[in-house]
Amino acid sequence: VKTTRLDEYRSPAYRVDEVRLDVDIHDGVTTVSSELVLQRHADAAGVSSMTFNGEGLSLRSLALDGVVLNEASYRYEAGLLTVDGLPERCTLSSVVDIEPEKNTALEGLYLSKGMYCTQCEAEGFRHITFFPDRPDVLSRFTTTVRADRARFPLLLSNGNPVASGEDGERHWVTWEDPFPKPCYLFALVAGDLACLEDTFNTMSGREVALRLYAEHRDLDKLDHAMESLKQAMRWDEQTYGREYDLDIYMIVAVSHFNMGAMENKGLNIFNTSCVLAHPATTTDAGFQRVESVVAHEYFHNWSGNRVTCRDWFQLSLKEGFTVFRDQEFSADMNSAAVKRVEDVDFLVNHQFPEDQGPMAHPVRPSEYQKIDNFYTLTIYEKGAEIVRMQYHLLGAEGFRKATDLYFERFDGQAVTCDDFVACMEEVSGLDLSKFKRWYSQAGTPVLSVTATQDEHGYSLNFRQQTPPTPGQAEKLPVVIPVRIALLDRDGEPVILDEQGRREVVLIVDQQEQGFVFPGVSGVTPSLLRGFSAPVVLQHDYQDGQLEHLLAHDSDGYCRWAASRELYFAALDRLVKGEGGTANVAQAAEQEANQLAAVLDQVIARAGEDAAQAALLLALPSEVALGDRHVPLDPGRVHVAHRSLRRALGHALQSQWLELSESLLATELQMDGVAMGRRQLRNLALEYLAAGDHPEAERIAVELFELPLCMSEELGALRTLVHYQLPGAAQALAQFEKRWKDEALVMDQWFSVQASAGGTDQVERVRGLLQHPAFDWATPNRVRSVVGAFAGSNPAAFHAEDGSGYRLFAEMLAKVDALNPQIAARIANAAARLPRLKAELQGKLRAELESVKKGASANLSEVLGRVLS
Ligand code: B3K
Ligand code: ZN
Repeated sequence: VKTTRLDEYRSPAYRVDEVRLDVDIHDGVTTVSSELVLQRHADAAGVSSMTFNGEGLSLRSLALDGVVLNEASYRYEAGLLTVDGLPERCTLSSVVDIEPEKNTALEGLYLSKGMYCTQCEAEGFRHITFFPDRPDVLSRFTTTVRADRARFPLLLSNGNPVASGEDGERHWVTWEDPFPKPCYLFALVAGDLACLEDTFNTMSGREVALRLYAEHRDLDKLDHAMESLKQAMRWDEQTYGREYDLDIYMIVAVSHFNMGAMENKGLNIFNTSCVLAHPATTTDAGFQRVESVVAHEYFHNWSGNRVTCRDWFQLSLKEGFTVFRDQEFSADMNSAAVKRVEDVDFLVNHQFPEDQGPMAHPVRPSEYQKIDNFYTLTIYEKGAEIVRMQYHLLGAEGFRKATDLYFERFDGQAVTCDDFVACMEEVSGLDLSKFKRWYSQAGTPVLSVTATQDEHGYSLNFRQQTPPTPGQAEKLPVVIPVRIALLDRDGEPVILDEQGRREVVLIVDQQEQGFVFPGVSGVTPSLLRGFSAPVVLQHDYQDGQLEHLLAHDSDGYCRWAASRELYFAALDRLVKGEGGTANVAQAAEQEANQLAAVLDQVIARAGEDAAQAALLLALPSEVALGDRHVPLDPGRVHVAHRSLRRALGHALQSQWLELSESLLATELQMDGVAMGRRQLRNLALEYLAAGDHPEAERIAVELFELPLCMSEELGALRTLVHYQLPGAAQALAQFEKRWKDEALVMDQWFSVQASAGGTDQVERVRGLLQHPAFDWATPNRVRSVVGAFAGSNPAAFHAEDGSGYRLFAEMLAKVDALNPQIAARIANAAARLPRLKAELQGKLRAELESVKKGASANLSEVLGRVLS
């Protein structure tokens, strides 16, 4: 497999100014005719040959300026078409046949439930026609789509429809996109779909038609996406001064999709899971996801489409920035404090482990084999944190000036992360050269803090260290903005400097650095407020300090972080403790009694913000606990985790019961407050069940029988199944009967079962694969079983006898044969291999090695890294 390297970047010899495509769809074969208007770059004088990517195309004819080329003037081999003897300006025409019906990898043109659709990012366009498939070639596209009129009444592509016609039983539509774009933003849809239509008036007074398309049966599930889209459009005008540029904005929902959604110019294509929403079928988390993904793809219109990436090493230029934008949008639409904690929770539980294992790579990687494998949490989420730090370094106003400059200067261009940072520097006068190490160094920096008190005052002493990662043994210090406050005995932040500030940002950019606060004493440090940098913070808190932070800190992140520290301290002791299961249970009871007082205070204040209380009261996940222990013994971790959950359920049982009852809603509301109350209630119910409360089953069954919405229904089902309450089997059967025709709901049904923890669950998961509704060719369904099993069911996955690994290997091979991108993604679950205790490591290694033998390039890159 070929490795692509950043330092080998060369600009292309020819531009492609115009692309005229004709896509003629017939059963079994689609014929794609293309005309590329080529123009040699001024600095490529003397060059007269050019290569075009093309994968699996069956070439029918090739012509240059209307003259058919004979086989001596071109070569098509190994995915590359090379044409020699090109003049400075010319038109290259080709006709190729492709077979979308056979495309199970879901990149390029493929068929999903009778609808033709495309996915071109990163390198899918080469499966459709010959093209320099790289993001720095920007072209104006005109696309004609032809198909059977009755079966495909709807023919879509990017831009505006400019002509259409009928031709017997067939018809055609021509679309023209006035904005030059890289081919990864090309899209096409042919299908029979329902449409929800609305309009948006832009800040300059233009009217934009908004059209959301889905299967006819799903027309009633598009309202939330439409509302979210309009809010996102308004928000981007107000927050970034960015206006939408075409006359039409379309979103099409498809059932088979490799990821969440795709920002194709004017024609977004969405996984149904990220666009359809209805209270009866979609959880509250699902509603929030739709809101954020719709916004994310919309925001790409500027951060990604108008200004795009020079090469795929710069992926985070558009992804990190756009994630930051969508996070801030959701924060503004909902509770900012809760949103921040949710985002940090996600980052530390998923990106940190990636950054600390064999898959670690910089936010701007320097090499890859398959770029699909680099659509990672590091590129997206850590990338967003790096943009967020720049936002805080410049302040809201400075940041806005810098993004204005960025959008204006680079409009219509393909640029780099350096170009982005240069705008930040230019506007602020800051020197960010050292800051840029965040882009090039992999690994999560560990920041250790010690506090000392003497006659000069209170001091905080920092020491930073970024651990080695694959290919990067030595690390330099990074620039870490540490936002802090010091809380007095009443929990009030004290004055820290002459300006009277009670919160300051300390810039830690040396390996060791100290800061003194004269005249300050008797305080509790509130560190890294708002999670001001993506680092692991280590601090030896004194007795009672964490409880003090949890009770008083005005910073939502710090309260939450304090709660994690308290839970982890207790859980770690249980994991390390000697003795068998009986002793763990006893020790867990003591730990729970210790925690009960402070948790009781959180519960007492739950009325202020139920969503925040739910975040503070939820135990860290079993996987997160496991990540703290090397060598990892997942069985031990499972017992410790389950024991503390049960003990907390028991120690606070009257509180959980009271919450379960008092938070019961009588009518459906979908606002943030109502969602927070449901989240807390579901958590209380789980604790009640965990603590074996005799009322748990009754409450769960009642909720399950008459739910107001899917969050209630699924919360009840999860409790019944995960705590093996007597009503579980019946509820599962009933749920299946109710929802067998709703694919997204059935995904939840599969996922609840695949994530039901327990070392004895491997056979049950295997059973799910035999269910008639299980389908290897549908990524959502695969993720709901294979993803849930490998990612959220550590006890079964790491079963002592290796049966979980065997099942995992079988699954990987099966998925890989159809869809290498999905297989490679799922394989990341094995990245904890080097941390496992020796017996398990050997078993997992053997299974992975055998899968690697026949693996696709995508899967083999991931397995290669894991096994190295
Ligand atoms: N840009 C797409 C991701 C494409 C993934 C290709 N393997 C979705 C997004 O980030 O908005
Ligand atoms: Zn994106």
